[in-house]
Amino acid sequence: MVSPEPVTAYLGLGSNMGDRHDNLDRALALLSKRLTVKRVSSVYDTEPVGVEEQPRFLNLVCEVATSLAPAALLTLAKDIERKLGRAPRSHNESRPIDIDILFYGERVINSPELVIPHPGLAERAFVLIPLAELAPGLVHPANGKTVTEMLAGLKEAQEVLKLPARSSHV
Ligand code: PH2
Ligand code: MG
Ligand code: MG
Repeated sequence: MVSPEPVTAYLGLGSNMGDRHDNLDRALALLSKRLTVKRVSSVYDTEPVGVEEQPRFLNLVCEVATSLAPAALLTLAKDIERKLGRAPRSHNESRPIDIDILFYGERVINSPELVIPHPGLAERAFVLIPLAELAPGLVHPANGKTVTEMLAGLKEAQEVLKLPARSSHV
């Protein structure tokens, strides 16, 4: 079988439990075993959004090239979350790592298991700010807006603090 052309996807990583930097590094290293991590944004220390009484997050976004289909990419993300100690069904709880598929090429998917682009993306500074570092002109295939436009349209102030660059991510 001929393997499909790799697709460019963007993943959002977040950690608010344990050694947050190490969790991000380990997740990137595990992702790199199964796909090509092309670029990684700065790391941001962010105020929790939509969840009460939780510690602050570290967030980053990475650009990957992958031949994995969306469902297989989701399975990979869930496997890595589990490997790094995330309890199953811990949807709104603190977690060592959360790996969200933000974009998968220009695909729009609305299945019970997977919604792409990631819902809520357009309201989340902790996603849009790191994403704007990598792909400011990327167009959301459903709402037609660029990342820069979505960022300009944010209504709520959210604290998203860029951390100084560290020696290595991947
Ligand atoms: N993830 C959430 C809910 N709230 N807030 C921040 N700052 N960063 C996150 O990654 C995050 C969040 C659900 O996955
Ligand atoms: Mg999430
Ligand atoms: Mg998630």
